[in-house]
Amino acid sequence: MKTVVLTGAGGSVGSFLRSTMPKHYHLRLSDINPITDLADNESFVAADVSDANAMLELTRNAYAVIHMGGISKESDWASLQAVNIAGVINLYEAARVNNVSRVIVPSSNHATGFYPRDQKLGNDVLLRPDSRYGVSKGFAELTGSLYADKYGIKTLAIRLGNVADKPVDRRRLSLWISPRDFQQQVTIGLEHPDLHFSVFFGVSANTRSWYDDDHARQLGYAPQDNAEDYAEAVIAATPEPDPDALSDQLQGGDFCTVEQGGGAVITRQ
Ligand code: 15L
Repeated sequence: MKTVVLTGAGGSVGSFLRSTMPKHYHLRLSDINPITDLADNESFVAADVSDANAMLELTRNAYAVIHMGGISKESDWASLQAVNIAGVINLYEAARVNNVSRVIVPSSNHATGFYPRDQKLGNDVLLRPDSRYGVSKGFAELTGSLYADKYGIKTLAIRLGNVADKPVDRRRLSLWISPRDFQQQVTIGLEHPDLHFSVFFGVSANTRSWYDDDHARQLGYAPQDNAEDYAEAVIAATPEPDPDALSDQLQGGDFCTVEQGGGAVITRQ
């Protein structure tokens, strides 16, 4: 049985993955808080991604790592440096030392969040992070690229939209990904024989998508869900976009304009 380490297993995305991962993997779950409701194919190790030795222990004899641990919203530089930046370094160093074959590293739509909503992005666009958080996600992609090229650790970086049972607002109609479509991407990361280093946009087959998913489809991604199925209900339940608001013009939404704790960091020209 292949052992797959899942960091951040107690978080929202980690929890979805626990429910969709095929049972033929042993899942070594990890988080800073204990997880006790373990399935037969799961074990748990308490570990902090900012602790290099803990990552080394956590990844011993593992086939792959799905690295969902970290800060998942805008924060201050010091916190992002300690958790997201150092966490990715610790994880990849541990993977290198322990000969882990594959890493799935979460990037985010916020690594490209400063692109306008009327532009469709391929996975080869320059990064345009919309936040310090987005920068930390770009760092994760670059680190994955380095460790794939230099040390042969096969890496899939997924620029996640929003993993949820259904899209929760108008913006998410463009970047929602269902848990089962996300699982498909993860399975490609874990098993595709031709994977070296790839970047996928983590979205379902959304009619309003801002992303071109050709590359993911070439590697076998065949999304089953489309946020449009929920569009009528979402539009009825959420406010009209403001054509003058940058947060409604740019893909990253509020991440582009709101400082931590509130307040605009950029103003309209
Ligand atoms: C992200 O990167 C966050 O991790 C997630 O919590 C959502 O905020 C998502 O982006 C989003 O943009 O909806």
